[in-house]
Amino acid sequence: MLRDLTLNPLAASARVLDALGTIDERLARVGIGRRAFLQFCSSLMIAAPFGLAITDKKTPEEVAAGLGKVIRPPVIWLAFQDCTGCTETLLRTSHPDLGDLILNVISLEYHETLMAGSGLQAQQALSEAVGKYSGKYICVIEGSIPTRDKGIYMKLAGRPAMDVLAEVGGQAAAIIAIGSCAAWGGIPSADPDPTGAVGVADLLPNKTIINLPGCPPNPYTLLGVVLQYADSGTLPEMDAERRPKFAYDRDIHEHCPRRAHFDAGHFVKQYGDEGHREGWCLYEMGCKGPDTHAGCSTRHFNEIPDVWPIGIGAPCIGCTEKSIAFRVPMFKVVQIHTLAAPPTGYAPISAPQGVISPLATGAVGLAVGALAGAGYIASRKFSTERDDESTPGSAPPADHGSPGGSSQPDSKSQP
Ligand code: FSX
Ligand code: SF4
Ligand code: F3S
Repeated sequence: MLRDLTLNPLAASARVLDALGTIDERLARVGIGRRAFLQFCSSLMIAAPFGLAITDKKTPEEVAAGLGKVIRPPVIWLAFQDCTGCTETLLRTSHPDLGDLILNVISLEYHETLMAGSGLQAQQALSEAVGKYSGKYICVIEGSIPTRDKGIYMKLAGRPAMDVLAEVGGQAAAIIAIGSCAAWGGIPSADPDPTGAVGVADLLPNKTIINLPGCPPNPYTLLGVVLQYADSGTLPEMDAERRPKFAYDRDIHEHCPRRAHFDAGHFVKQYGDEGHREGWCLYEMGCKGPDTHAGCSTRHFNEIPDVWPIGIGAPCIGCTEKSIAFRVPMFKVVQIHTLAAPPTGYAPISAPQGVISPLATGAVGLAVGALAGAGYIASRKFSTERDDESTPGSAPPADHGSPGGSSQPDSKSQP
C-alpha cells in the first residue's frame, strides 16, 4: 500500500476517498432506511428547486438514486468567532433521525463542537484528517477571524485562528464559509469591531470559496453545495458576493406571505398590536425584506412551515446581506426601490364606477404614464419620510388602514 502511495499518487488519492464508501453503502451499514433518505432528498429539493445540478428537474427518487452513488465527502469544520448557530441549524432538524442522517451523508472528519475528543487528541485528529485528505476535503468555516493585534484574540492550541485558517483552509479542495460571520465578519465585526473580525475570503482571496451567509443560513443550502461538489467537483453558480444563486437569487419582499398587506398598506405599528396579531406587514418595524436576498420566505427552517423570522412575527434583519445586518440599526426603516409603493402608487381596491367615454379610453396611455409617475413620486415620498432613525410606527405619515390607526399609542418606548 505504501508503495502505491509513492508511485501512483492519483490512484492512491482515489483510494483514500473510495475508502469512505458511497452514501448508499453508509446508510445501509448504519441502518438508515430509504424512507428517511427520500425525505432528506425532498427537503433538499425544496431548498434548491433549481440551480443545483443534483436536484434540477428531478423527482426525490431520482435525486436519491444519484446521491446514493456519491462518495461521502470528507468535511473538516473549523469554528472561529461564532455563536455555533450555524452548527445548530444543521442538527436541529424537526426529526432527530434527520440530524443523524446528515452526519452520515457527509464524512465529518473534524468538528470541535461535535467530536468527543479534546485537547491533544483533537489536535491530532485535525492534523491526521488534513494530512490524509489534503487537497480533497471540503473545509467549512463557521465564525469570523480576528486579525487585530496579529490575531491574538482567538487561538487554537496556542496558534492564532488566522494561522490555522491559512493551513487548514489552504489545503482544502474548496472552502464553504457558513454564516454571515465567516462570509464577511458578521456580529463580531459590528461596530466597534474590537477584534478586527473579517471573513474567510478577506484572508484567502485566491481560494475556491463559496459564501453561505445568514445568521444562521438554511442547512440544506450547505448540504446541497457539499453534495454537488462531492458529486461533480463543481460549485453552483454564484453572485457577486460569492453566494450560490439557487439560494440567494430572490428577495424576501417579493415572495413574502405578508406582501399583500404591504401592498394594501396594512402595517404593524407596534409589537402585539392588532395588526401584529393578524400577521400584517412588518415594514414599519424595520423589516429589511425589501433589500435582502435569501430564500427564507419560501424555504423555511427545521422543515416546519412558518419557522423563519417573518413567519414568527419578527422583521427580517437582512442577515444575508453584507451591508445590512449588524450594520444598519435593527428598527431602521429601509427605502423602497420599486417603482410603485403602496398605497398611493396603486389603484384603490374599490374603484368608483362610471361611464367610460372615448375621451377617457384615449387618455389611457397618458394615465398609465401618470400612474407610473405617481408611483415614483410615492416611492420617493415613502422613502424620504421613512428613511430616518425614528422608531418604526412612532410617527406614521398616514393612516394606511391600521386597526388602531393614529390612535395607536406612541411606540417610542419600544426597545
Ligand atoms: Fe455567526 Fe454562525 Fe450568526 Fe451564529 O456560528 S452567522 S453569529 S447564527 O452561528 O457564525
Ligand atoms: Fe414581508 Fe417585510 Fe416585505 Fe412586509 S416589508 S412584505 S414583512 S418582507
Ligand atoms: Fe435572515 Fe431575513 Fe431570512 S433575517 S433568516 S434573511 S428572513
